[in-house]
Amino acid sequence: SATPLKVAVTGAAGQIGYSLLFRLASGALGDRPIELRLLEITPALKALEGVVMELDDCAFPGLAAVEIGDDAEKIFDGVNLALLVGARPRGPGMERSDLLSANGAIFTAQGKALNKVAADDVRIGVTGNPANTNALIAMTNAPDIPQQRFSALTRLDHNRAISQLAAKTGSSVNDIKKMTIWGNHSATQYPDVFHAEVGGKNAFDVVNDQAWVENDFIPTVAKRGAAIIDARGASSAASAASATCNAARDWLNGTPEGDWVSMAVVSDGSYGTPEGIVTSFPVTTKDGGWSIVQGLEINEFSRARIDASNAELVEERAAVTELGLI
Ligand code: NAX
Repeated sequence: SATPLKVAVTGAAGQIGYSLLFRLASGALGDRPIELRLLEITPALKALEGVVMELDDCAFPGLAAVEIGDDAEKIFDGVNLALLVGARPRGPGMERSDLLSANGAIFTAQGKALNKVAADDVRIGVTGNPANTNALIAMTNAPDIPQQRFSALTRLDHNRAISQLAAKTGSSVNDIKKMTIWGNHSATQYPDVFHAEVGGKNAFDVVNDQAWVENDFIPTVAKRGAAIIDARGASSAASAASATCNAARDWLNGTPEGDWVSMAVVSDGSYGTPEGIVTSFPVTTKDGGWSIVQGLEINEFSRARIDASNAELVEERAAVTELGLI
C-alpha cells in the first residue's frame, strides 16, 4: 500500500489538537495512510501521551504510526505536511510586542528546523496566532523551502462566512461558492460577498442589502472568535481543527471546478497588495500548488477594507523586523 503521508502537528496536546488529531487519523486528508509526528513543549508531553493512548484506542485503520517529542528537528524529520498549531496565547498584561516576540521565538526555531529536516515536498500550514505573521516568520527562516509552501489559515473565517451567507439567504452551504476572505486573520479581515455566488447567482444581488453586509455580515464573521469565547468560555477549537483539515486537504488534492477557497499566502502584489506579506486571497489549488484567482473587479467598498487589513499586516511585518525575527 501507499507510503504514509508524514504529518507534523505542533501544539498537539492543546484544544485544537484534541480535535485535529482524530480528524486527521480518521481520513480527513484522503485515503492515503498517515503517520502523525506530534510536537509539544516538554511540560505538555505527559498530557500528549494521554492523547496518543486515545488515538491508539480508536484503532484507526489509516493511522500508520505516531511519534511525539519536544525536539522540532526530530519531529519534523521527513514530514510532507506540517500543521503549526501551537503558539503562545496573549497573557494578562502582555503587550503586543511581547506576544510577537514570544511567538517569534517559536516560529523562527520551527522555520529553521523545517528548513533543515522536512521532506522536499513539504507544505506548511500555520493555524497558531498571529497566524499570518507567524507564517511570514517561519517562511523567512526557511530560505531553502519555496515561499509558496507556506500558508496561514483563513479557512475558518471562510467557512464562517459561508455559513452566515447560507443562513441569510435560506440556502444550503453547498449552494455557496466563491467566498473570499481578504487580508489578515484578525478583526480587520474582509469577508467579500461581491464575488460570491448563491445557487449560481451573484451573492450581493441575491442579498441586495448593503446595510446587512456592512453592519451584520462583516462584523459577525470578523468577531466570531470572540463570540465563541463568550458563549463557550474557551476559544474555537473543533471548528478551527475542521478548517485546518479542509485547508490541508484542498491544498494537497485540489479545489473543485467552479469554486475557490481562501488561503493566506505570500503576496506577489496581486490586487495591489504589498508584496511579500502573507495575506489572504481567493485561490484555486491543483497538484499541490495554489494560484491566486486573477481578474476580479474590486469595488471601492472592498478596496478600502482590503487595504486596511493589509496595512495591519505591513505594520506587523515592521514590528517583527524591528525585533530581528525576520
Ligand atoms: P491551546 O493553548 O489549547 O494549545 C496550544 C498548545 O501549543 C499547548 O498545548 C502548548 O503547550 C503548545 N505549544 C506552545 N508552544 C509550543 C511550541 N514551541 N512547540 C510546540 N507546541 C507548543 O490553544 P488552541 O486553542 O489549541 O489554539 C492554538 C492556536 O490556534 C492559538 O494560537 C490560537 O490563537 C490559534 N487559533 C487560530 C485560528 C485560526 O483560524 N487561524 C482559530 C482558532 C484559534 O484561535
